[in-house]
Amino acid sequence: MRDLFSSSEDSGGRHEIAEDAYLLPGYATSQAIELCSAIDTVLLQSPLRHYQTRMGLMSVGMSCCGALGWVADTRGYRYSALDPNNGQPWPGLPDSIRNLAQSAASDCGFDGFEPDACLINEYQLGAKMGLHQDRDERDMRWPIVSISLGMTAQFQFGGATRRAPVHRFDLVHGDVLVWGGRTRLNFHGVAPLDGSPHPLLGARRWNLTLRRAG
Ligand code: MD3
Ligand code: FE
Repeated sequence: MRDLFSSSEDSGGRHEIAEDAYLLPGYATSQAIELCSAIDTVLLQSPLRHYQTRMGLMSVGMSCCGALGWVADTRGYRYSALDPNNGQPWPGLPDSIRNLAQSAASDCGFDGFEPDACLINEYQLGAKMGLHQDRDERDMRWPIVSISLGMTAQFQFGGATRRAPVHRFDLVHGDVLVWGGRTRLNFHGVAPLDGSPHPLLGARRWNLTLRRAG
């Protein structure tokens, strides 16, 4: 039994883990191979990179697809239509990724979600993401849909302020999360990746986050 804090499961296998935040366990599992090959194709055009920020070098490797991509440098964070590494538009958002995100959003009450940005995060052993908010998107009424593939990671889910208590739970291969409404601006992060390799992806984890950024 998975240890999920104060969550209730409904008939569709959907856990409301917080207000307007839903975990769909294994929602992407049957499409994992197709999603991974879509990621591989994107990365041929816009390879992973580790951004240098004011906080230091990010341990998570990142790329993007879609009309807008999230970029970071020592001046800050923003969305950009061009990949700063090659000055070209980001690769298109693959249909397999878009369709999965739209149906997950719709299953959680967010009809009409049209993502224009998909961040691709690659965690190797030890990679982590500190507590942060996602607040660079224009319209916070749209949710963020997140797809986890590969090794299990411990997700840290905080509150509206950095000081609020943090709940921890595992994100496993195939899990999809939909964050909207009241928890859209909550602090969250990922603990350093450890554990055993995944049969499909080896010693790493992918996380895709689909957003309406512009
Ligand atoms: C809660 N990624 O890319 S996904 C990120 O696993 C990010 O790579 C993590 O946080 C990862 O910004 C977590 C789950 C997630 C994504 C967006 C959220 C949780 C969220 C936005 C608001 C609240
Ligand atoms: Fe985030």
